[in-house]
Amino acid sequence: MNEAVLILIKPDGLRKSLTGNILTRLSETKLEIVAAKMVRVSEELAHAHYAHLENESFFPDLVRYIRGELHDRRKTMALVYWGNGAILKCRQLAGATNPEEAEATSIRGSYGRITTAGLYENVIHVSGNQEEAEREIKLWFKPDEVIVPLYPLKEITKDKVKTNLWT
Ligand code: IDP
Ligand code: MG
Repeated sequence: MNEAVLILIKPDGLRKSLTGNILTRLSETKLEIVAAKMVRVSEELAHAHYAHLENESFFPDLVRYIRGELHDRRKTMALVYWGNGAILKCRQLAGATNPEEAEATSIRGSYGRITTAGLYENVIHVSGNQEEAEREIKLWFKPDEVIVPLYPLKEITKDKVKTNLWT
């Protein structure tokens, strides 16, 4: 079944010049890229994206990480891949959350590390399931930035310009 998945190339991936490499690995999946952009991640976006980890001791570091404060790169690359079994295919390529446990040839196994503070710097984010993907894609992208109609929209007109919003 066709589904969408949010992929983030985290600031360590950008800093280590892994963008091309990661996109090449992801192209093995034969999925279609339906959205892509560079994002300067706000405090609010970081908190919303990682809301499920709010009570973890590493949460403040995680927010600084995704905002690029640990890598002197205030940017993250966000993409939406779309196609059959997209989530599982991308999660498998990414590997386990803990880079030490990730399969050696996976993206996280190859390039991830655990910092001395204990944070998993694992290069890439991949949505875990369809509900998470929908929540995250709506957080990171506006409807008009995604080239296929993934979720229901509502159209608004402001100053005679029509714009779509997620419902
Ligand atoms: P996922 O990225 O594999 O979906 P999540 O549990 O959603 O894993 O965690 C989000 C991110 O938070 C991870 O990718 C990693 O950077 C960080 N993280 C998760 N669990 C830990 C932990 O136990 N110690 C340190 N960092 C963690
Ligand atoms: Mg997750």
